[in-house]
Amino acid sequence: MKRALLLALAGAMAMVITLTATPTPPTPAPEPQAAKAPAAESKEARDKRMAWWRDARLGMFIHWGLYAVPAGDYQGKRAKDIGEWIMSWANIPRAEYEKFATQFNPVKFDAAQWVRIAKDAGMKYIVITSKHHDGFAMFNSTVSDYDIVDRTPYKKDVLKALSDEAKKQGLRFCVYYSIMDWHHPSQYVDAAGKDPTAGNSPNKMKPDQKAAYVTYMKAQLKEIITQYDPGVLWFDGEWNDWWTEADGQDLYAYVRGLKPDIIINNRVGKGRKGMEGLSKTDQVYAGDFGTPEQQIPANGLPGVDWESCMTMNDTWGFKSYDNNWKSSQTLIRNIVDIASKGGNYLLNVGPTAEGEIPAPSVERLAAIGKWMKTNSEAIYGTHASPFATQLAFGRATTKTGKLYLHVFNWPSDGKLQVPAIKGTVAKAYLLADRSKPLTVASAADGLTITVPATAPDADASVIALDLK
Ligand code: H79
Repeated sequence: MKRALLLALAGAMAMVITLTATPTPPTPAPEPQAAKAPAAESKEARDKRMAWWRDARLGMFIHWGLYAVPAGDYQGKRAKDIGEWIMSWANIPRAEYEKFATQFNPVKFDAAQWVRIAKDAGMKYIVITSKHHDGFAMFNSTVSDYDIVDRTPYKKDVLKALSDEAKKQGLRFCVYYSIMDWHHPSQYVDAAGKDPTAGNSPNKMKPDQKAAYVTYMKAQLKEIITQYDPGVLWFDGEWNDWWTEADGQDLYAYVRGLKPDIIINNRVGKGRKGMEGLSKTDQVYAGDFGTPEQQIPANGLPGVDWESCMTMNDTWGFKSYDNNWKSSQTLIRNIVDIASKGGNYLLNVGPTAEGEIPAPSVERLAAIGKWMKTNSEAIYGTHASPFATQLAFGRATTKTGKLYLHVFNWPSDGKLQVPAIKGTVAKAYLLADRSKPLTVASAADGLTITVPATAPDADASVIALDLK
C-alpha cells in the first residue's frame, strides 16, 4: 500500500515535469475493489459456462472502425504495419484522426449478410471490435460522443444490428474491447518524434486520471452488456505498465457481475505470455482462455482453454493494398490443426469503410463452408488428438465413441498407416462418402486402413472411425 502510493506519486511527479506547466496535486487512484477470485468457481460451473465456446471451435473476428477510412494510406504514407494501428504508425494527432468519422458512411453494410457469410462458413460466433485502440466506439455510447451514432454521417448502431442478426441466425455475438485508448484524455504519447495525442505502444496514463478512465471503461462495458448481451468479452491492449493484474481481476469480476455466464479472455489482466498468448502459470491470473495471436501452439495443452486469432492477409483492419492472402487450404488446415490441439480458431475479416467484407475473404470463407458442410462433425464438439506424437499424414480429433483422421498427405499406395489406438474399430468411412465402409486391419503396432486411390478432398479428407 505504502509502496503503491509511492510509485503512484513518483509516476505523477514525472508526469508533472513532462506535461503540465502548473501542476495540480495528484489524487492517487483508489485501491481496486476486491475481486471475486476466478478460482472460486467449481469445475462443474466452469465447464457449464464454457460449454458452448468449447463446442464451437470456429469463430469470426471482425476488425471494423475508423481506420477503414484511410485503409492504410495517410498523407502519402504507407506501411507494412497493421491497418488499425495507423493512428500510431502514421503519427496522426487525435484532432486529425477524429475527422475520419465524418467520412465513415458504410451504406453497403448489411448485418444479415455478414452473419450469413459467417454462418455459411460454419462459424458459431462473431467477435467484433466495439472499441479498438483508437478509442472510437462502434456502438451507441452515452458516456462518450466519440461513437458511430454521434460522429458519423451513417448515424446507426452497427453493433445493435449485428447482435440482433446473430441472435436471429443462431450465432453467438461477442465483442472485443481495448483497454489501451489513444483518444481518451487520460492517456498520452511520450515518445521522441511523436505527437502526444497520437497513438503509440506503449502509451502513458496520467495517474490522477486512471480512476476516471476505469469508471469510463466500466460504463461502456455496462452499455455493451446490457445493449448487446455478448457471449464473450475479448479484451486487448492490456500490456501497458499502467494496467495491473489487480486492475484485471477487478474488471473481470465487474464484467462477470454484470453477466455471470459471460466468457472473458486472458487479456483482461496480465497473465498473457507475449504473442504466444497463453497464460503464465506462476499464479492464478484473471481470464478464462488463452489468446495466441497469429500463431498456433506447437503442442496441445490438455485442460487449457485457448483460441488462436489469425488474419487471412497481414492486417486486421482493412488495408486497400494488402493482397498477401493465405490460401483456403492453409485456412482449412489451420482449423483442423487447432481443433486437433484442443483450441478454437478465430479467423479475422476487415471490412471496408463502405461496409463490405473484402471479396478475397468472402471467397475463402465460402471454401471453408464447403469443407465444413462435409466435415464439421470432425470439428464441432471435438477434443484434442489422442496420439502422443503428431501424425505423419495429418491430424486427429476425437469425441465420445469417435476418432477422426484428417488426412493432409494422402497415401500413394492406398494404405493409411495409423498408430495403435485405444478401443477397437467398429466401422471406418470417409465423411465425404459415408455409405462405403473402409477395410481396417488391426495389428499390435497400429491400423492399416485401405483407402481410395485419390483423396476426396485436396485440403483435408476426413476418415471417421466408430469405436467400441
Ligand atoms: O486487434 C489486433 C491487433 O491490433 C492487436 N491484437 C489483434 C487482435 C495487436 N495489438 N498489438 N499487436 C497486435 C502487436 C503488439 C505487440 C506488442 Fe507486446 C505489444 C509487443 C509489445 C507490446 C504483446 C504484449 C506482445 C508482447 C507484449
